[in-house]
Amino acid sequence: MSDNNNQEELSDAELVTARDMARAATMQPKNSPLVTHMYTADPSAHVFNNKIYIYPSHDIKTDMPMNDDGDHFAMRDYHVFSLDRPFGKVNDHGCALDIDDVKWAGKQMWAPDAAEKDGKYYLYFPARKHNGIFAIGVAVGDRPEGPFVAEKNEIEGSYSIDPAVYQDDDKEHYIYFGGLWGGQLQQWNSKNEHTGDIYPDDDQPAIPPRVAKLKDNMLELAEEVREIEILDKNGELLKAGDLERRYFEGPWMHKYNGKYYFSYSTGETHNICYATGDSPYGPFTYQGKILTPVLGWTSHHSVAEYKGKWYLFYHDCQLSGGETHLRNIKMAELTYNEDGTIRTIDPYYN
Ligand code: FUB
Repeated sequence: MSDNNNQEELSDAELVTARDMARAATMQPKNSPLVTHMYTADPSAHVFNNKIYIYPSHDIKTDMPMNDDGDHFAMRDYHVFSLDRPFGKVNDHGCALDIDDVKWAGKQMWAPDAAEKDGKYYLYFPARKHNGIFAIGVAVGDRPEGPFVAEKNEIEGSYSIDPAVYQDDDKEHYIYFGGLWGGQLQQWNSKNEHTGDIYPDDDQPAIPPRVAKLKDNMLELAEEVREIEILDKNGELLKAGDLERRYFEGPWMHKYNGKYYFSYSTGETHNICYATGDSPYGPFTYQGKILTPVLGWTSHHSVAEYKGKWYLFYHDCQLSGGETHLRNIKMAELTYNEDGTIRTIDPYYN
């Protein structure tokens, strides 16, 4: 078989990893990994009790093959980290939840998020059920750092990956979620029925991310899952073939000056983009990039305000030298222009 044929057989993730392992030696990152004693990814940051808490995935080495379904992301537990101030010392609070303590979960504990209500803390996390289908679960704790006790079953009506929970000014909570390819979002239709893989043609509207309000108990969806519309400046839905801008995974919601900012990863084009709107449900109008591509296939972020300044939390593969499934979390200051647009962050000097 020729070299060319070999190239064609490599997955997207393998190709990016091969490229990044060569690039890693020469890249000059602007920010350092926040955690260096273990691999961490998908940082969801919140300020609780005047401290910054980060809820990341815990990446591990694995024998699973690298493929476009993400089987090499074989994570099994969560650690929570806290900082007393931005860029300060990072405390590892130890294992907050292990897959062995989650009855419904079979494997792959991917990107989590957390929320607080009435002094209780809720960890939201995706995992593949024993039948291989991703769902989202919730675990409850008395402290921001856990430990958390998982509910017996996944959240009814949930599916796919990457939960992000947003508390609005009126104290209502909304859960955003969804990820393509291995995250299985393409397997669910607009009626929330499991259909198996259906990808729209490039000139058709892109597969939308999802949102639902949470019940007061924080453990259940309060309504049917809704689709989120992301529009271009002409009011048209972004198309499936618009790979530089369309939604892939990793949703996040924050509010700035009364506007809702919905941000996300574009997957195979590796951008973190954002779109703004006037309701937590959208529609949102595409605005631009928050973060340009990092070392590694995945890009995943969160945004948090601390004492009047805004910060972006993200990951790259600096510590592992470019291994796409062995990532490390980072933070950077995020700034707005006067018109409310976000200044794009380039995480490298070169
Ligand atoms: O960490 C596993 C998956 O990689 C996450 O769920 C995605 O957002 C991507 O970062």
